[in-house]
Amino acid sequence: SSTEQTFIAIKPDGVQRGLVGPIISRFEQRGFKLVALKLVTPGKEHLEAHYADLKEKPFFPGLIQYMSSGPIAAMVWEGRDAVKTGRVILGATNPLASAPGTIRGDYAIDVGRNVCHGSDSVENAKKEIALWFKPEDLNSYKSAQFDWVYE
Ligand code: YYY
Ligand code: MG
Repeated sequence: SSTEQTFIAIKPDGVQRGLVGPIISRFEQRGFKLVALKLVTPGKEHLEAHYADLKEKPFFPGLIQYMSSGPIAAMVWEGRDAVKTGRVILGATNPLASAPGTIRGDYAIDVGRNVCHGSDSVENAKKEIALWFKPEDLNSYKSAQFDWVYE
């Protein structure tokens, strides 16, 4: 449906490198609707919960260190197939394997500095949105583009 939501975050490197605007633009220009947006510096517990599935990985401590090193632009984007399409817009986890035209393929080199996060399933998107946002932070409105983006 056109109301599927995904959690997209611009990681501390993306914020520091001035990529908030360009990344938001890619989702806006594609036709997705911005539903929630905030700049936050979460504590380590929050990030450990966000990446709970990865806690046994060797890169986990470094990942939490990096993610807690500065502000993150946390967002919810809505639209048809927003979760899967959001991942396509981001590119592969390892930026060197990401196609040009994707965010990671255009802006990143190392996997541990890959600029952005996107939910990998509808179920995880729901969990992540609930972790990062209060229900009242999610805005309900009709985008002016809607009738020109969807047939
Ligand atoms: O969902 P995605 O971000 O594309 O990848 P995940 O497998 O969920 O890993 C989360 C995060 O961990 C990834 O964006 C970078 C980091 N990471 C890493 O530093 N080294 C790896 N070998 C794999 C992932
Ligand atoms: Mg992931």
